Amino acid sequence: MSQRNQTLGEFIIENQASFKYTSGELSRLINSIRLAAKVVNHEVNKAGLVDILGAAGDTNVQGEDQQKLDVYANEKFIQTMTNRNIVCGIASEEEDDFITINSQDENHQNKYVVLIDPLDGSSNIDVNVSVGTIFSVFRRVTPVGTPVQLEDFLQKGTNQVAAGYIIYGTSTMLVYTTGDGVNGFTLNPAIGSYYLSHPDMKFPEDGRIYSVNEGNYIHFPQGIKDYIKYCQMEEGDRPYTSRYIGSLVSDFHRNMIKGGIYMYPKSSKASNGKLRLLYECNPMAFLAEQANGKASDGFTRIMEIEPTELHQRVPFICGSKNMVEKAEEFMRKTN
Ligand code: AHM
Ligand code: MG
Repeated sequence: MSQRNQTLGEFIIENQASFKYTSGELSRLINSIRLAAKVVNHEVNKAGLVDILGAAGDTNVQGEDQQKLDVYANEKFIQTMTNRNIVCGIASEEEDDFITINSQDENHQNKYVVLIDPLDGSSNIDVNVSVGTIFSVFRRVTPVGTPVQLEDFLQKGTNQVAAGYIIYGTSTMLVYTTGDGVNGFTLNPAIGSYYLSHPDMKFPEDGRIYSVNEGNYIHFPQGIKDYIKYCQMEEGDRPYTSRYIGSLVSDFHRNMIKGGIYMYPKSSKASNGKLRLLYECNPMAFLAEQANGKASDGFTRIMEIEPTELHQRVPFICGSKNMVEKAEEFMRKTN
């Protein structure tokens, strides 16, 4: 089939045979994420209209206020995947512990676990700025048919079988990889279908955008400070331009299309930065690498980091290959 007007549904069916362990299970899983994303999208778009804003009164496991839409998105994704009985476990940034699915049913043969940040960048909701959902999929390592264990979730990023994000922006897009490149689908809200709008997405090797919260500058390691100064210097095609939305999905998405680097380094305030390895950095790193980009903590490839806990944080530098390598060079010089 030509790629013109191809829907996500058609794309999934057409590409199912190219999945490494094809059984249709992964296709069903992507389908359920697509469905939940539509429901969440509907709610996100209504956010300005209804009284759904503000903190829900809970704090999540990182001690941050949860906003109502975080809670809603978390419930929707978990419900959709649980009801459809297509995964054996879910870990969510909004839950203290992982969720075991179907552990009572000895016949369940589901082999995938999903790690999800249901609504990332949630501080942007009440100001009408783009937010996103990030997901990561692994094959379980413990035997099929038994309850999932922590080790099924604490896997290195290199083991991911799929990862992606939904961006609730000026248009809503689902961008994902199953290890064979990155494809982006745009939701036509009138019809409720996603269309392949960005086939085979690639980071330009070089870029001119740097995205970092410069408000934290004085707390950054010397290598990052030096790299930021390098970006600001008048030389060659520099100075670069700075763009920071404070919504990882949106910053990543723009940088992938235009060429750029995103950084959330460690700082004297937060020794491992802010972003979570399993819910944010690993899936974004998989997407970045599949799109010719790079992701590291400044020294080590993100997907090689051995996770030790569900809510682990890591410094994150991600984007156009040459830019990430340059930032790493500065890190090595001073650390
Ligand atoms: P969240 O999961 O609580 O929404 O936090 C993650 C977000 C990222 O989307 C964004 O890049 C970063 O936090 C912004 O943090 P800061 O406001 O410290 O710059
Ligand atoms: Mg998040």
